[in-house]
Amino acid sequence: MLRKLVMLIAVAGLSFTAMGASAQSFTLVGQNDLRYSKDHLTVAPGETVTVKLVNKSHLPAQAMAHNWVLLKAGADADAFDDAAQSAAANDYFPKSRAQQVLAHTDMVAGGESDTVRFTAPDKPGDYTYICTFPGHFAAGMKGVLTVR
Ligand SMILES: [Cu+2]
Repeated sequence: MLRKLVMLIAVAGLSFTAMGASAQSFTLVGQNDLRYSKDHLTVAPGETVTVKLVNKSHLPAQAMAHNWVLLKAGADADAFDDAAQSAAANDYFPKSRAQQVLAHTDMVAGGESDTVRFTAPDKPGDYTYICTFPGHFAAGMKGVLTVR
């Protein structure tokens, strides 16, 4: 009887945990205006976050590709973007600075999309995301993910 009760409590605890683990999904669209369709995302600490980046441009990939790179707190977005410009062979993702990145999609051409899933930081604050295709961040293709 006691064993049955313990089992029941354990199962109840498990399902409570499953319900308590929150998740959020966002779809960001990039076109030719060098903006993300959303420049502000808000998530809870430790939440499972899914970001889908869709490139709806009709221009060729060499002219208008996009990615979504979420930087850690304290990472210098300008310096990161500078480094990215030298990483053309790696789709403008600077491997040398990978430790400054919380999550990122692949570079996607028009008509393509890529999805990334990650765990939001536990620490509340603002985290910058940028597109590292040449000129896009400088033109304003960026946003902020707020953890609170
Ligand atoms: Cu872009």
